[in-house]
Amino acid sequence: MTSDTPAALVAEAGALTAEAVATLEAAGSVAEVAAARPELLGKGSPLAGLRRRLGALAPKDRPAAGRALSEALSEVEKRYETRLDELRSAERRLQLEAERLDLTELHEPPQVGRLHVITQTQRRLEDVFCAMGYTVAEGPEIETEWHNFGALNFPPGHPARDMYDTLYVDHGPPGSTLLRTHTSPVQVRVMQNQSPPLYVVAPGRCYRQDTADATHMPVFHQIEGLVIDEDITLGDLAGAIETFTTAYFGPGFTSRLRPSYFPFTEPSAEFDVQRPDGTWLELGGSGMVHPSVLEVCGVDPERWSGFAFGFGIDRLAMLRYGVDDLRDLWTNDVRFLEQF
Ligand code: FA5
Repeated sequence: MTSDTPAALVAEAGALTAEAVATLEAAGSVAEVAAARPELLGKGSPLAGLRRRLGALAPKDRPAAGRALSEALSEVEKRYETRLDELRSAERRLQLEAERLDLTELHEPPQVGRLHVITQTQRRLEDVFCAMGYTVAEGPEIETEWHNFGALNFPPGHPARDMYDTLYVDHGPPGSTLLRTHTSPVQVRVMQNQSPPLYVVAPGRCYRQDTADATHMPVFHQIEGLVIDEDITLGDLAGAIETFTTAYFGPGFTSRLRPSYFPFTEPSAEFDVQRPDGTWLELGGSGMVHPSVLEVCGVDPERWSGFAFGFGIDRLAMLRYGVDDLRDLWTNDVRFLEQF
């Protein structure tokens, strides 16, 4: 009988390992690798068979040869696992690719709205007056008759108080509550609640029983201005209007005051703006705050004086954007409104 040598055993183990690695590399699928396992690593595999030949070695050679066999087996085991992992990931990738779903959906871009042209105009006016040092005040749209008329010197029989002009609200004693007909009651509230010097504008909605036409709406917007300080004169009013006109409309526009009458200002004036083409447009009313209004609101007329003005924001928007008919601003036709 030919006796085995450790060297022959180790050499054979090396050759079987190389063969097993080649088989694993050549396997093209997880199933193929798994199927090769018994043949490469099972009890009946040629490598395992080498173990049985250890007994034929001289006892002193057995440990080293045994170690070499174990290393060969664990090397094949390692390559087996690695190859299995590689093929599993490759198969998973292929599967994912094959099952891939395109979940993207095409949407129209969202429709972005815009501020109504009246709101844009109001904000621009606020910006211009804030730049001139004014602050913005607000007052209620449902007002007392006293704030809207009484405190502002409207005598009891004044036509503006008539129910054909003013929308009264069914609240409290008859005739005591109304939808404000102008922003001037905010003057009263500001003077009652703040101490001079005052530089304030108050924009907001107003209501009158006016029939809707190209230049009138029953609901419209005004912006009120109020300045109370020491030694304020009509010259300051004219200067403020002129500064505003150039700041808002730009160079080439100018303004003028025309004598007029309002019960709460003395003297009173309408103010007009001249366009670069030379034509004039009436914008609103103004005047020096009447001493009795100052007194009613708790401001000492001996020490303080001031001016006020108020004009229509809707009419200003018409002018600026070339709108011919105020009613177009209210019908809410998006095709019309999105031009601004
Ligand atoms: C007033 O309302 C006074 N409160 C203005 C004022 C304030 C005078 C401070 C003195 C001191 P009048 O009724 O004229 O004034 O209105 C002022 C502006 O509001 C008008 O010039 C116009 O631009 C606008 N307006 C008035 N009624 C309507 C309406 N029905 N529709 C649209 N705009 C209007």
